[in-house]
Amino acid sequence: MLHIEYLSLDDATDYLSGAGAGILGVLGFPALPTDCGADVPSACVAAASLGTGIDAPALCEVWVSEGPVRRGTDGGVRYAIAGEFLFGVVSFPEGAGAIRDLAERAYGDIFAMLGKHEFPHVVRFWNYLTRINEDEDGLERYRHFNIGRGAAFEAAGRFREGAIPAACALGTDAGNALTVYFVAAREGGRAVENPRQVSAYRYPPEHGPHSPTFSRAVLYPANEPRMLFVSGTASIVGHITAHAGDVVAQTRETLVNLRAIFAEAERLSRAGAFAPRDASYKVYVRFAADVEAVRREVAAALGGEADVNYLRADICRDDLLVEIEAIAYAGCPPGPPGP
Ligand code: 3EB
Repeated sequence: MLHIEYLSLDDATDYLSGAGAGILGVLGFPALPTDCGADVPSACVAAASLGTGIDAPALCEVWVSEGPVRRGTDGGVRYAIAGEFLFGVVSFPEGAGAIRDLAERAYGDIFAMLGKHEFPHVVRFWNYLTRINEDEDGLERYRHFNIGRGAAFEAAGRFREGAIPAACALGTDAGNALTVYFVAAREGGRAVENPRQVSAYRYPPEHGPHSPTFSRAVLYPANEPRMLFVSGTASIVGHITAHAGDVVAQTRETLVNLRAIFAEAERLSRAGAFAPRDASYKVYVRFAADVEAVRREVAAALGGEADVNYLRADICRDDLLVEIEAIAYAGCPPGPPGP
């Protein structure tokens, strides 16, 4: 089994010193513990933590499995393998190249290394790039990113409907030009789409020359799924942004989309297996000042006790103010943090 712990910087430091062998990876938003453990794949992402009930100054995302873990590096990919899962991270510093090329290199390196190991199926990608909504040579950087990512999927023969990973793509003001991390597995997952939304890989060209390569969620494994990876979800109905300029209405629409994705996942798996209230969330808000308004809507929908973690980041359309991603475990969520 595999799960995520979302921890404050202090709690992550304690957790890692006591956790022993089972750490697959650590992400710091925007800071990492000083010692994540030898060879543990890790990255800093310059998205400020806006608190959760746990205190800022940082949110640490710790990927945990039952050990033993084998770690290595291949191309630009730092990875850790435990049981049926491979967790990996690639990042490029600012100045390493054009964002389109960096995306194609990151995904090319990942697909090449997965070809050599017995973990061919990616279930979930996370993408963080600087200045996602800025122009680069006359095209928005997110749109360039989509071209590079799409080229790598196509070159690897991985654009297969029903088997496209879940994902998110967020923007930061600083830090690495691109950080990509992912979970791959020996078995495949099952892609879930949202009946309220056009599949992202079929968005019309008004959203960019190459549509984004992701599914709305992935159930893992495909048969009798134990985990649900929900992609970044925003206020998009059909393929159109809804409620531009209204963060409360966008949050409500996003929560309706999340419910629709959970309902669709349930239809494709087992009734009651994945409950929104038992999931863990990352909520990205474009403007830090909006976080209280977003928090009220999220608490009204999910209850005040849900595991919800807020970050400041840019969303991949300049009219989107909020995006929410989730991970859910069949049956009960994993236990409380602690070694
Ligand atoms: C959307 O639904 C909002 O490019 O990987 C959400 C999840 C979004 C993933 C991606 C983008 C991505 O189109 C943006």
